[in-house]
Amino acid sequence: MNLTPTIEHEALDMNDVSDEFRHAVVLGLSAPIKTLECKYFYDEVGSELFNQICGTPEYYLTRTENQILTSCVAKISEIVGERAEIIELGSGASLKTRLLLEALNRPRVYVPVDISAEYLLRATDALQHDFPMLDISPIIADFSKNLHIARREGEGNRLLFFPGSTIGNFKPEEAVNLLSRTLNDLMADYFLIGFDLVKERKTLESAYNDASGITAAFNLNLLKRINSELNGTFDISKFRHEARYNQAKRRVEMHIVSLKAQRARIGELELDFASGESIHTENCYKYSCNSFEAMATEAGWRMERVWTDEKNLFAVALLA
Ligand code: AVJ
Repeated sequence: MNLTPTIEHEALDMNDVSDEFRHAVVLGLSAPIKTLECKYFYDEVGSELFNQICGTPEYYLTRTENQILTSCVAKISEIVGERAEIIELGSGASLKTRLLLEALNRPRVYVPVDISAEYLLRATDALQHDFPMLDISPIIADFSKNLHIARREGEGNRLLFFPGSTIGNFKPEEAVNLLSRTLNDLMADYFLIGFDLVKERKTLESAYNDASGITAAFNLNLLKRINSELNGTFDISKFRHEARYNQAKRRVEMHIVSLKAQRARIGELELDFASGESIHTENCYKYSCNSFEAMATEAGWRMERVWTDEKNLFAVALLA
């Protein structure tokens, strides 16, 4: 593993991170409609809880995507060719990455990008152990910000990997922006991306309300994080998790709902919550293959291939 200087990105200074977190929280909770950005779910506890969510029976996304990838990685390897450079956005535990790295023909370098420093470096160590010959260069950065990664000397295509339907967290217009930036700034040749498909409300809502309450803990962990990192006084037991499908906008919305009229403080800032008032914490947009292709095309990509599972729950697209 080496942190080479040829990579330009807004290196994250951990002090900036907490200042940025404080600023975003104060801004979001002082707004008429209270919101918190979903990227702040992923402190070490949150990253671990998300890992557990992926194992719940209701959350079909991860295992369905793994199943699809298992069936199509050979074809992807054929199209992308040998000695590829792989950049993964929001890599987390990189379980899917192993599937891809094993199938690719002598991949040259792997660059995982993630905002959760500890989690990223631990995942990178584990990966380096399994792929000792692979050059791995982790980047601790917020991929929703400008990211320029200079191309390494040597042949081979640049493949961007963005699994897990994380693209779903971006509003469609933001998603188009991200897709076009990856084309222009990151000069990628191929973009392998996983997205969740539109389906009936029951399946969607249970995927975000698992019976064992892990998603609820994942959502409410945001308030715990505010209490521990920003000196907040939120009484977590007076809030509840809610995830509902907004059919009109084709998105699952996650909310933290106040169970009664109450006041919380973050340092000097006093925040009043009415009974039933919510904090909007995440959007998870769902697409059809056609609506996703339209978005990718608008961003300048061509849909080379798309694979879905037999139940049409999830899709993996290779953009060129
Ligand atoms: C990691 C963003 C893809 O939207 O399904 C899981 C996060 N939120 N359960 C998703 C999540 C609630 C997940 N992504």
